Amino acid sequence: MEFFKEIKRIQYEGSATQKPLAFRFYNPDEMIAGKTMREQLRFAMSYWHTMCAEGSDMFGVGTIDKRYGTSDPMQQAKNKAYAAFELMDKLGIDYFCFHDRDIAPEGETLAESNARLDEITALLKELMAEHNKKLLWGTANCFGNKRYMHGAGTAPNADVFAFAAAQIKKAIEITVALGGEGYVFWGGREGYETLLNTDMALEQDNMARLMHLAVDYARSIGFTGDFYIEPKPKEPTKHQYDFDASTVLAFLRKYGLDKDFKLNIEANHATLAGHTFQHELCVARTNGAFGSIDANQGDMLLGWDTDQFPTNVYETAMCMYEVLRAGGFTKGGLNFDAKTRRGSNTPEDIFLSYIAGMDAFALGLRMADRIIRDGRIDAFITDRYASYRTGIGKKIVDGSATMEGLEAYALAMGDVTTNTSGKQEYLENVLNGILFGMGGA
Ligand code: XLS
Ligand code: CA
Ligand code: CA
Repeated sequence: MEFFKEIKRIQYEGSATQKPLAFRFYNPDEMIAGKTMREQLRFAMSYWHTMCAEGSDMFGVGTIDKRYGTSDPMQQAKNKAYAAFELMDKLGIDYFCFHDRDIAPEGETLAESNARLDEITALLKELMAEHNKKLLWGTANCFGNKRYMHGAGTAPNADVFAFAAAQIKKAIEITVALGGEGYVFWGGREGYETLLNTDMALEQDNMARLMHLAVDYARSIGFTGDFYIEPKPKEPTKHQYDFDASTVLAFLRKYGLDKDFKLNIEANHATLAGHTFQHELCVARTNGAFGSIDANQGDMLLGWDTDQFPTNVYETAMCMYEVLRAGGFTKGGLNFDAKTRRGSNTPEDIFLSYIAGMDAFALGLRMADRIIRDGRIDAFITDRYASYRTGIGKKIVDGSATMEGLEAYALAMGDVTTNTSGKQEYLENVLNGILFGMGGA
């Protein structure tokens, strides 16, 4: 059965095309910065938004029909899988990501839910082989069901912890069965609403206990992929424990989890935390924890997680600049954790949105490569810190400086006499020149 009959395979047609259903900038086999665009970008489809979300919000019902021709839950899960692979084929997307409950509906009991997962996992395995698709990462939805109203790994009730552990165990097993390259922990409801009822220390210790158990189990069944934590500061809880990249790094180091975990950075979560997307990626990269990306964007005028398809090329350019600086993706990729607006409610809108997002990241990659080849920005940064390569600066960096020595140096100097301009406006214009200059670098 074909679900998106009116859509043909999307082709690269170049920036001059006016055809809506075509790529303008994403040319999969073109080499950029030493790899094909397809290898650099490693695009993934998010099962939850793309196959499941129907456009409902807290003010209104769904606007998008995602029934896939049936009301029978298991048949619907199967049709959803067929539709997912048709969609990935037509967009030329190689990877996908899912939560356990996206691919198979939860049953009355854990045993029934697991049996349903086994049935759909077998189907996904066949479809992956047939369509040559891969699983970027899997995860468990430990936030949607009402049992998780006070959290999962951080719940005050040990029975809830146990249930979450069982659910995560199964999600890891199906991720391994499908050859998943990563496994994500997003905090879901791991946070709190008020400290009047919260033992913060025990909650965080327990979360770390759950992660250690999960890592040990996954390694014992042959999982060689990366674990990721996905930082998010607020929503659904008022304060999420995985607030931002720095907070997560401190948590991972405190509990000895930093060898197994990297970060999955989402653009919209970065801005909710009061950071730029690039800031969060830079924190991950400079701490050796860069892993994967949830590609989307938020709306700066709204205080919530809108998960929009990314179209802001400044953002995608600086994102891909960080990715190239990190040496590119290894096991991670660009997962479109993004949904069409509630008013963009046709199947065609899903394709137009993915095309917009893929083109924006293709442009971002092209621009990041230009920024690096142009070299002015990198050279400026290198030059700005030149004083640390000789004299007193070299001693500070190599560890031979002492407080007494620094004092003697400062006393002899009397006061600081040179402080060079940071030239922010000049650099911003250099960036515009690289991004929009005719001919390019
Ligand atoms: C929600 C998160 C979630 C994770 C995976 O805000 O973005 O979708 O990516 O659980
Ligand atoms: Ca996400
Ligand atoms: Ca989000």
